[in-house]
Amino acid sequence: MTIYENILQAKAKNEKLLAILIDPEKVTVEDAIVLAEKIKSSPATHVFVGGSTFSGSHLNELIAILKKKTNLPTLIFPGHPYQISDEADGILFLSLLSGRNPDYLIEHQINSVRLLEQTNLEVIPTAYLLIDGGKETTVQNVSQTRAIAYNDIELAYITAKAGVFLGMKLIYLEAGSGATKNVSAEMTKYITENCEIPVIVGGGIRSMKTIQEVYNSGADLIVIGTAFENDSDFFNL
Ligand code: 1GP
Repeated sequence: MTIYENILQAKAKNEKLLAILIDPEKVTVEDAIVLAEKIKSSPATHVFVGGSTFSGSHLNELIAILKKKTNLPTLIFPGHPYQISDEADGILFLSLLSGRNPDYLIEHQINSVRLLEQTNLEVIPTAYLLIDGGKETTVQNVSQTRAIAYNDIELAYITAKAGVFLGMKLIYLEAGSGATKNVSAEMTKYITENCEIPVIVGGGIRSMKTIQEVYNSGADLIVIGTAFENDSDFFNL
């Protein structure tokens, strides 16, 4: 079964999924060995690897260690085509639909095709929506795009639904790493109830209570980056 089929199956059974995001900019290969053990004993179902700015050389080794030691599906969450690695299982093939920068809508995607063709990665087309999370985030800076306003459920919804109509397989509602507020329950609820495909929610989620609230609002998969980065025992408390 593919990673995407597994996500669909979990959604059908209302089983909630959790990804831990590892930013290769901040994690060395040595760190990854220790973190992988922590991830293994956490409720994580997936590992995401990526960051907005990373272009270093230890990516392959980092992913290989995380994948082998956690035994979890490991997906690239790319900020740039240079972040493609055949060591992963798949890639979230993102298009930043909330923005109007052609580079992040289609240019980087075109430039990654030949690289992807040389891998066995499962490519999962993902509608990526940046929602204002209370502070300017790296994604906004790097992509030079504006986020959808925190309360603009209508714009977020029609943007996500356009992704569905375009045939995308996942929706990712992103408040941005380190956001001061996560995507609202109201927005998540409206989008999950009106879009048929699985919805990922990430950015600014820092407590088990918030994780539960975000699941309750309908998210199928939650991404935790900063909270785990700051405390690798986050899930064991
Ligand atoms: C960022 O959604 C992820 O792309 C994770 O955000 O670092 O705030 O958990 P945090």
